[in-house]
Amino acid sequence: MSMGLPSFRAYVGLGGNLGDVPATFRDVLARLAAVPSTEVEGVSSLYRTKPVDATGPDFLNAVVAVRTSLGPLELLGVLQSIERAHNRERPYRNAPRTLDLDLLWFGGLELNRPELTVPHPRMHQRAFVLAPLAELVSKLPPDTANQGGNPVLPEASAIEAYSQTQGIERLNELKP
Ligand code: PH2
Ligand code: MG
Ligand code: MG
Repeated sequence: MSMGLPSFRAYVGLGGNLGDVPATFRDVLARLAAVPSTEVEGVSSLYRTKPVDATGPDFLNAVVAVRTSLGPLELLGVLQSIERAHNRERPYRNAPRTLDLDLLWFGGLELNRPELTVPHPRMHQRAFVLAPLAELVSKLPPDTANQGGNPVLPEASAIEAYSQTQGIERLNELKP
């Protein structure tokens, strides 16, 4: 990471329900680690989750934290290129997918643009995001590098309750 440029912590949600999803997620980690001015700061466990507003097999979900000097739209472009490398297709809304990468949080920045809204507008309703995100936020040192602070999440007991009703199961660690 080039020193001197401001950097931000971003949280990225990973999801997939087609193909060898753990292998796909490991490849995502390797590709993110290779992005200029970007480091992987941490990864949640892997979670098996029931589809929400979606059909097809159960999903696997996880969350990754990166520190980056890229801008939010540049990082979004990187995420979209990684989705394309995994042959992400969009035949209809919430169709089964090899890989979905969602920018959940970018250094506390609030952005509302046609191409990107951060923080992610639906993350607080979705246990498949909240459970891995809360795990990872609690594992990492607080982000003091910028004004934006850390995502404010529901209490652990509330996330646990959502996880029960939404059928979220923590699996193993996602090792690169
Ligand atoms: N993603 C969606 C819609 N529904 N359900 C689960 N369990 N996991 C997801 O990642 C997911 C979903 C839209 O991107
Ligand atoms: Mg998504
Ligand atoms: Mg998406």
